[in-house]
Amino acid sequence: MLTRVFIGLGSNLGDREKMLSDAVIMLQEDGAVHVKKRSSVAETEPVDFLSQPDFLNQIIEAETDLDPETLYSRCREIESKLGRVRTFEKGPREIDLDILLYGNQEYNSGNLTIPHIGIMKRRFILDHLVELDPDLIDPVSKMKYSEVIRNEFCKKHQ
Ligand code: PH2
Ligand code: MG
Ligand code: MG
Repeated sequence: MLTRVFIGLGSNLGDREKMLSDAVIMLQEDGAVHVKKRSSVAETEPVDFLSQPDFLNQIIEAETDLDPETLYSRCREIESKLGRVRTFEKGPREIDLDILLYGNQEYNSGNLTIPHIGIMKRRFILDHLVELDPDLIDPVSKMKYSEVIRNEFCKKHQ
């Protein structure tokens, strides 16, 4: 059975554009992940750990029959093949592949939390999700991501 997944890509070291496009090619290489759509690529200022280069961020929508853990190890494998060296949490990286959504499922294990904890607080993630599907709904809050953006915008301007 195929599940619809959204994977976030980020890079702020090396040839950032190439990192993103190579990662998308590699994700599809073994035929288990079928990329259906890709968002635009946005240059974004670092969040959380601020003193690092700007990122390129993108989200792809895909279908896969891999379970969350297998998809996660596939992502980790691609990160290392593209030369990612893990230094410290939230620090600079050649490439980061995060499973943002796995169907409507909530999934928690020691090393993997889905939906990704950054979704609700990172504007660049919300914007790209809505770009890919304006009607997409958060499996936990049941809110449309487009509404989440609207509410945040209202809070800042009231
Ligand atoms: N990823 C982080 C930390 N900070 N900032 C931006 N702009 N984009 C990211 O992908 C990002 C970040 C840790 O995953
Ligand atoms: Mg990340
Ligand atoms: Mg990550």
